[in-house]
This record gives sequence, C-alpha cells and structure tokens, in this order.
Amino acid sequence: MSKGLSGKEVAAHNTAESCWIIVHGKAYDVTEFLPEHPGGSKIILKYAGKDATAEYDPIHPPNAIHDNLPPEKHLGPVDLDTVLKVEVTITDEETARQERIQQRPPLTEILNLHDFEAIARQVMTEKAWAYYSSAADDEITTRENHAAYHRIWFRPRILRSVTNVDWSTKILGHASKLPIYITATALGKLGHPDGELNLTRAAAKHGVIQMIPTLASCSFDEIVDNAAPGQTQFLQLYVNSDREITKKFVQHAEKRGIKGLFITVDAPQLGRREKDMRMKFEAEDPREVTDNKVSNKVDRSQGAARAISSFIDTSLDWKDIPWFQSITKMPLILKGVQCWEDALMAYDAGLAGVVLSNHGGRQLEFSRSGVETLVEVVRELKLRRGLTFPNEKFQLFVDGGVRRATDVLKAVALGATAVGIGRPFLYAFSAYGQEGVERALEILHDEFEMNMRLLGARTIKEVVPEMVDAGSIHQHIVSVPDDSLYYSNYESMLSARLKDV
Ligand code: 173
Repeated sequence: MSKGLSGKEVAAHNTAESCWIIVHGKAYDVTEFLPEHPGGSKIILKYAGKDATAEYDPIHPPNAIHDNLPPEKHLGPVDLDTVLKVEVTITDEETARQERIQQRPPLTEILNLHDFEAIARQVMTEKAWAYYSSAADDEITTRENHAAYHRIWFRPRILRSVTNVDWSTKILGHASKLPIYITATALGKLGHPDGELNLTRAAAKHGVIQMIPTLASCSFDEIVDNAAPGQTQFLQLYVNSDREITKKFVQHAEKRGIKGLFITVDAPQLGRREKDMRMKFEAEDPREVTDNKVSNKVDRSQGAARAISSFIDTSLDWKDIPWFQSITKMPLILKGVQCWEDALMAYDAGLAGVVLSNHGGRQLEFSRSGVETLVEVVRELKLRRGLTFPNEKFQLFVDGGVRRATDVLKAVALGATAVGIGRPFLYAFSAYGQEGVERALEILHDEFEMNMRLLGARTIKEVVPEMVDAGSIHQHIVSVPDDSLYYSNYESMLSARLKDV
C-alpha cells in the first residue's frame, strides 16, 4: 500500500514559484498563499519542500492550514520516513536560554504566583514572552487590573472557631475546589510543547475548571480527550464571521460535554500589543518590500495575535443572542462585559452570567478593571432587578490582575461566583510544565487556608460584602504601597529606534 507522497516529491517544490510544505504528515501547496501569510513568506520559504511542523505548531491553532487552504491545495499524506530532517541552527541567544532553563530554582522555592512570572520571563523564548505578557497601548490597564485590588481592604471578623475552613464552591452548578477557574488564553504551545494539556491535567488533579480557548495550540478534541472522567470544562468562543463554522463548533463542544459557553464580546478587533508587534515576524521576503513598505496585501506588522484573529466577526450584536440560544443548551456567558448597563442587558436576555473583564488589559486601554466594574454591577442589578450576589441564576465572574488568594477573596466578597486566572498559569507551565501549574494551585490552596482563617470565614458563603471596604475602588489616584514583586516583573515598553545603518 502506498504511504503517500515521498519526501523527494515534496522536496522538488522548494521555491517561491512552487512551494509545498509538510505539516503533521500531510503536504500542502502554499505557493499562492505565500504573499498572504500573516507571518510573512520568508518563514514559509525556509521550509519549502520540507517538514514545517515544528515551526508551525506553537504559533498556529492546529487546523489553521487545513481550514485556510482550498481543498485543491491539500496534497495528502507524505511518507515521513523518506523526508529529510530540517537542520535547525541554534543561536547564541537560544544557547543562553537553554542554560537559564537549567538554572531554574526547584519548585519548592517558588512561593507565590509572581515567582512563576519572574522565572518564565527568563526562560521563555522572546516571542512567547512578548505574546503572553503584552497588553494594549501603554499597558496601563494591565497594571491597573492588579493595582485595583490594592484599593480594597479587609474588615475581618474574629473569634469564629476557624479550625476547619473550606474554600470549595460551585461554578455554574459544577464543583470546584477553589473559587477560581483557569481562564482561556491562546497559543499554549508558545510556552511549552504540551501547551494547554498542562492546564487540563493539572486542573484534573486539583479539581478546578479549565476554560478551553478557541485559539488553543492543541486541538479542542485533544484537550477534551485528555480530561479525566467527569472533569468539568468550559469553552471560550470567538465567533466566526462564518456562522456555520461557529454553530458546528458549539454543537460539537456540547456533544463532547462542555458545561458552559463563554462568548468573548470585547474583541471585535484585537488591541495594539506593541511588545508582540515589535517581535518582528521575520516578515519580509525581499521581493515584497518596495520603498520600505511591505506589500499591502496583508499587514504583517501586527504580532502573533492579530495575525491569527482575522476570522473574528466584527458584526456580533445583541441581536445574535437568540441565535446562540437556539443552537445550544449550554449556559451562555458573555466574557468581556465592562459596565452595568451591558450586564443588565445580559441578564434581561436570559443569559447565565457575565465575565467582568478587560481581557487582561489587552484590548481597550483605560477600560476599568473587572473588580471595579463588579462593584457597580452588583449595586445596579440589585437596584433595578432586585438581584443579590452571588446568585445561582445569574453568575458574575471577574478576571484580570489576580495573583493572590486575597484578590480572589475580595472579588468573592463583593459578589463574584469565581475569578478567572490566565497569565499566571501560562507562566507556571512555561517555566515548569504541568508541575508548575500544580504548584501554582497548591500555593493558592495554602493562601486560601490561611486567609479564610484570618478573615474569619469558614466557608465561601461566609465571605460577605461586609468583610471588605471597597470605598476607594473608583478612585484611580490613591497612594498605595508599591508592590515590588509585581513591578520587578513588569517590563517597560521600548520606544521607537533609529534603524541600524
Ligand atoms: O488576548 C489575546 O491574545 C486573544 O484573545 C487572541 C485573539 C485572537 C488571536 C489570538 C489571541
């Protein structure tokens, strides 16, 4: 039986005039796609006639090539035994990075979530760090997300017999050992070869819920297949302009047992993440550059995220909500609500909840932090609809800037059902793989035990609004002590530089 195309046949197509590449054992004719590739043609041409899987994997969702090329460009399986290995040149920077990886401290020396970030920053590739850490414009919002928690202080209760404390809870009716969930973040393989599976496996061990991203590096089915029996998973959805694709994806997810659909509503266009944008995507094939301008067929100066986000539907509207309700029975939650008016509309539309979020500060610069928005949402929904929170029928979630159990407890006290944590888990697995994520969750457990006792709350139900003073939450200029652990990880933006001559 034929094993498909031979390596030799593919290798003959190694020029810009006829360019075939192999990804995951299949050959594709990408000749006509070269000028349109968001990452530039140069990087594809480097793999012309060869196996590009290793380069492709971290930066693309798994079926991107399959979905983007018309069927006639799919050339079928290749006999991989006959394909020559691509020689990878190791740069000095990469050698130095490998040395730093060897010098990582043992996990027992990692004491808090900031520590993961500090180590990850030193051991990740530049591209991965730029993509994960970057945020919109001057990155003020991303810092505000963390700083907002500094404006909320506790009013603990004493003498409450806190020998036994329990910080487990339910999220959309599903058990969670912590009032947090692992929120969706794209491109997990940029940080670690196992990508999102690090999160799936650690979540299973620690009884927390993972929200699977639409733009994961591992395929959706792979992530679900790697879940333990009975493990709860949610799905984050970027809505495709082709609604049939979205419908299929959503219905497939429901069949596979996903327990909640979080529709992202704050990203009709991706924010300018300049750290990511400055990571040049080895873009230009010299033939496409004229007078210092890259051919305008595709704007490839935009960094990893913008490059793969063009499918997202900018026309998404409140009018589409009934359509979502008609295609699935999963609870629907809007992710990225930023004011009480929209939270109220979501409630009136019959949705199961909202995530108050500014997308980790990666979208609209100067959109308020989720925890600040939480305060007004709780106030106005009580006033206008008589709701109290936490509320089983309409759940409020918050994400952005969370690094400590105290941050989570503040949001829970103010009415959130649970809090999403994204980047810290990315940093944990980028630095230490699955074990890093497990350690991060252990640290949170330790912090919870101590802080529940100190707060005088024996269960999550006992974490009530009276336990916090959020009177300053809307004051954006207040004097707070510096958070040096956080700021030592924060990397200043670079300004434009003259060209080297
Ligand atoms: O924040 C992001 O980077 C993000 O949500 C995204 C969106 C589209 C493509 C890649 C990432």
